[in-house]
Amino acid sequence: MSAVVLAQLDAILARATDLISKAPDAEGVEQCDIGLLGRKNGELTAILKTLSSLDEESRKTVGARANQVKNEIEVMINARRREFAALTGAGAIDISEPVLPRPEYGALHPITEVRQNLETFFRGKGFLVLDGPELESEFYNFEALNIPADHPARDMQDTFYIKDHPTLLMRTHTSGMQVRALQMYGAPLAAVVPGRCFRNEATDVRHEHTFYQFEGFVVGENVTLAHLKGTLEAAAQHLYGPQTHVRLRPKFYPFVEPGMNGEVTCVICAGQGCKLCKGTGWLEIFGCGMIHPEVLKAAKLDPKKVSGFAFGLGLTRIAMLKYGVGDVREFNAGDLNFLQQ
Ligand code: FA5
Repeated sequence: MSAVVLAQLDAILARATDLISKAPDAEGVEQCDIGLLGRKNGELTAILKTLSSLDEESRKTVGARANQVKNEIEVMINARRREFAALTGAGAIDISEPVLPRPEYGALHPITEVRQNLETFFRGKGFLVLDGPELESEFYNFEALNIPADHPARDMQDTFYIKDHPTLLMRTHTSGMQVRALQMYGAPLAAVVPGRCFRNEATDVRHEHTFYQFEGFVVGENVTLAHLKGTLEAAAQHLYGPQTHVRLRPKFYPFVEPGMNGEVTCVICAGQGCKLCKGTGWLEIFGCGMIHPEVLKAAKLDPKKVSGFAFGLGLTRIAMLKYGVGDVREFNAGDLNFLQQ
């Protein structure tokens, strides 16, 4: 007897699940409730009423299962009630309302991302992160860096001058902060200086009048070129991965001796040679060298006691390589199509 009733309970639960899930509206859900659980004629209620005719053992088994089925049906009915209430009750969603435009979220500029990434790396190595003035004096931008007024190297970095202030200019590089920082903090010192620079030159895909550099320098006793190479190799591997190498080749900068051009393994072809690296396998991303004794003297340090290395990364160039940007002018153009990528 009890096996028959248990089978009936299973059948009711299966039918209830089907009916409740297919109820087309709130009214349909209420009909399910009455048809299944209604006090007078509910299907499940009818079975519950027969329990008293069973022997005690069967009553226990069937009673427990019947209650379980009743609970499951109630849960399903209440869930569907809530669904329909959400569509029609207070606070319901008005599906006829026009869709609001998607909110526009801002994002960090690619150059800011690269700058923060490098700042974190160098801070972790014990470097100070310093800021310097974009409107710089001729002294710090040129003279203190061993570029006197009549030196031809001034031609390499023409800039924008300030009317009626002949000694002020828009800085052409972040190197001016070498002397400023050494005057302020003395040696030993390890610092990086990210910042915006300006040059009066014709723009093309690789040159802008306004761009970003990331200067770094370490000054102390027995600082050598090996420290310079090790530091830059670690930074390059942080940026482009552990397979990256750094190559240093001689280049003249008046404020370092020796001066070097720094290249990293091409990020596209991994050194095999491609269009981006013009078949060389190397990409030029920074200038560097051992700080010139005249620069240390301008910072009131004794070049016989301390030495130092310095480097200037083209931050804009690094961002171009990282994000595959073909034209440097995109960064400042304010074109949302570019910035939202
Ligand atoms: C300098 O500016 C030196 N101050 C770098 C330096 C620092 C050398 C410390 C030695 C020691 P250079 O003019 O080569 O060097 O510029 C450095 C980097 O800035 C370049 O490799 C390039 O990536 C970037 N750069 C220079 N001019 C522009 C420009 N017009 N537009 C975009 N990036 C530029």
